[in-house]
Order: sequence, then structure tokens, then C-alpha cells
Amino acid sequence: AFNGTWKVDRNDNYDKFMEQMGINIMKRKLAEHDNLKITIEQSGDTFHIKESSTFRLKDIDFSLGMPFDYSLADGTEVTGTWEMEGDTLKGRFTRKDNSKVLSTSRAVVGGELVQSYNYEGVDATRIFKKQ
Ligand code: MYR
Repeated sequence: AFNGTWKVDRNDNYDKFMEQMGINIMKRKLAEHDNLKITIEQSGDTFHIKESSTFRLKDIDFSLGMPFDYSLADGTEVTGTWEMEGDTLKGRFTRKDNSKVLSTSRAVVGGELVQSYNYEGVDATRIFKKQ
């Protein structure tokens, strides 16, 4: 269900979420229009993700339930895990700089990929359309 290339279409409360993450206004303005595109290749419990945005190109490999390191586009480093709950991917990542948790989930809803984020009480959503 997740396989394919997904391009961000719209954001909900993403600016407030990034502000809670401590990202300054200049970077937030750029990130709001980052043209994020993710290509997901799932085979069993293993995922290969190609991330493309105005900030960078990045390849990510992970397996469900196995911790891995990831750097956010602003350089913030996190470590954490994706798990599958029903048809939803649930991610729990811990910032290396302050040990606080960033939760995220991915689900396909009505043909769109909905990624939700939570950090310290602030929720945001980014919705992607299939290419
Ligand atoms: C992936 O599956 O795409 C790689 C792992 C993702 C880890 C968590 C992503 C959170 C990204 C939040 C960006 C917000 C910038 C303030």
C-alpha cells in the first residue's frame, strides 16, 4: 500500500510543529515549501525510502522494529523505530540533543499518504499525493 512515489500536497499546522521543534522562522518558511517527495519501496519488514526535497536527496533503509539513526533536514539527529500497527506505520524517534520524543505515523487514506507528527504536544500533518 505504501509503495510508490509520493509528493507533498498540503500541510496542516506544520509551521507550529516546526516552531515547537525550535526551528527558526527563516528555515520554517523554506521548509513549508520544501517540495518533499518520498519514494517508498517495501518488501516484507524492510523499507527503502528515497527522500527528495529542496534541501537534499537522501536514502534511508530500515526494518520494522529495528532502531536506526536519521538526520532531519535541519541537521537535528534522532534515533528510533518504525512499527506496523494494522495498516498504519508508527514511528517513535528520540532527539539526540535533548532526549525528547518525536512521534510520527504514516497511513494511506483515500489514496493519499497522510503523515502525522507530534512533538511536545503539537500535532501536524503532511498529506502526499501519489505521482
Ligand atoms: C523515513 O521513514 O522517512 C525516515 C525516518 C523518519 C523519521 C522521523 C521523521 C520526522 C521528520 C520531521 C521533520 C520535521 C522537521 C522539524
